[in-house]
Amino acid sequence: MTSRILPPTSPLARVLPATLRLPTRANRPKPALSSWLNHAHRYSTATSPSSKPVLLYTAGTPNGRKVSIYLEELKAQYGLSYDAHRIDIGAGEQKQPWFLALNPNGRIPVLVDRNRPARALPTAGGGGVQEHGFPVFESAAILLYLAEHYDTQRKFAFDVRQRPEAWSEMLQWMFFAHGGIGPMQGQAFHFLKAAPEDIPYAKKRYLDEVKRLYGVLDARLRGREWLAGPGRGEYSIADMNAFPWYVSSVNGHSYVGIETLDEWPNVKAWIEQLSERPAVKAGLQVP
Ligand SMILES: N[C@@H](CCC(=O)N[C@@H](CS)C(=O)NCC(=O)O)C(=O)O
Repeated sequence: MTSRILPPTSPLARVLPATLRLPTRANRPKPALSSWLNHAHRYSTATSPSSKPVLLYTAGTPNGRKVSIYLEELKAQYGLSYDAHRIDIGAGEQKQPWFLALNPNGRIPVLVDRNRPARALPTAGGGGVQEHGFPVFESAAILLYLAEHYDTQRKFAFDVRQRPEAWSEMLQWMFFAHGGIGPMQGQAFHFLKAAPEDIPYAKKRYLDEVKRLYGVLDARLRGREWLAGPGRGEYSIADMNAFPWYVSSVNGHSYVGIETLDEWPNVKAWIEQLSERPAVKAGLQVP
């Protein structure tokens, strides 16, 4: 709770609306410490709907699930608690002005770190300023943010200084999934299932590319358990970032008409192993 109280001298305090700002040294008569704490306490409770440090705006899709899986891993490992708020992407909630203020790209997921009171934020439905914190968008950027700030023992990510090669591999496989499998599978889904006109060339182009990318992942996993790290690899956010795209239950492969993963046995074994983790099971249920 105290982490959300801005000292009057904090540079961050300047970005809050004047009505929410604590007095500065220049404009206040020296109050007793107890008076300042009372003021701060009123401020923090008035603007904090939840005491959980993290808020996730999400939906039941691969990009949302990769973040909820990591949050569940962090909950199991460190006791990190978080709120999950479901965004109705079918109804276009992610294009409303209050959401665009958090993510100008108008897509889930968005994470709000309430431990970093950088600025006052609009809340769901635009109902006045209640949240504040630091918003992060783009699913892979969210995973890296959580690794930096909440995975303090680096249980699920490699440290750039301690293990630079493993860290680079982790980024390579995260970028591979973020720039390749995610957008390509998204386009395949669009042309196969959602496009208003039938364009066979587009359907074939994107489905072929998805299958090629599945093959790349399969080759990487030959003789390995996990995507990044030495030897057979170590479980990390590189795996969490890619995994939901391959899971049928979260609009993964079956959404683009790939009924089985038999063609990619190493991917299949990797999926089965991941699916057994309690945190992965829990993360797949959010929201
Ligand atoms: N590159 C973005 C993609 C986010 C994205 O495409 N989210 C989808 C759900 S998986 C979404 O919000 N779709 C609704 C829309 O496009 O309006 C990320 O990784 O966060």
